Amino acid sequence: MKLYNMNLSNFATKSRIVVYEKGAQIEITSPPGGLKSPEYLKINPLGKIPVLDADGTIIPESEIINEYLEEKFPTPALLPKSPEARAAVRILTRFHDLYLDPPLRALFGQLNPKNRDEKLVNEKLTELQTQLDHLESMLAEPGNFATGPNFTLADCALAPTIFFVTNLLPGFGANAPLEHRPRLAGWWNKVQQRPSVKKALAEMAEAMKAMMGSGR
Ligand SMILES: N[C@@H](CCC(=O)N[C@@H](CS)C(=O)NCC(=O)O)C(=O)O
Repeated sequence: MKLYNMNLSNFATKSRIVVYEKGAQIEITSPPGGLKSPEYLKINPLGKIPVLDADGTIIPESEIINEYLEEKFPTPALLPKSPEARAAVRILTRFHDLYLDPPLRALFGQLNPKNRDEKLVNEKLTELQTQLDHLESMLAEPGNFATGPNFTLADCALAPTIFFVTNLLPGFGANAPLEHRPRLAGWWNKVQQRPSVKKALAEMAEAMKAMMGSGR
């Protein structure tokens, strides 16, 4: 199996964390020729990462990849057993993909203060802070992982995006994202100690340093 990946991508990092958790023998590789190359567009016409090539079966979309890996490599389990607890995990992964990531993503093009659209930045920061408040109300009590005592796909989904939130928001002069959000702060402190998350976030940090250094 092969995972098409870029270390800076929060969506690809979601899936790398699962690969590391499972200890699965999966080759992690860059999209050939870049995301929009004819070669890669044949693999994923949307030109997005991650994509899993499961021995010939092409699976795009990080959460579909993660659920597939969970089914293919059931140990260690990253979904709980009861339907209700599984739903709780999926509520958070869906919340991440549909509501938390978009306002953050909209800020990626606004990192350079010299050509920033201040109106857009203010709108997206407000939206992001609102979604962080929603996340605070959804997370388990401090001391837990996202949905309870066990590490799940919800933690895999949230960690790379909160990495960006904590690293990028100060550059926009935004309110500190962890302040007044004790559940988020407690979870963030705990999840970063998980070896799979630690490894994946270190890769993201290195890629971010390289990107900032290149002036992009
Ligand atoms: N819903 C997709 C989102 C994937 C996505 O947007 N990936 C970004 C990198 S973080 C990407 O490939 N962007 C390139 C583009 O949209 O052109 C998933 O969960 O995998």
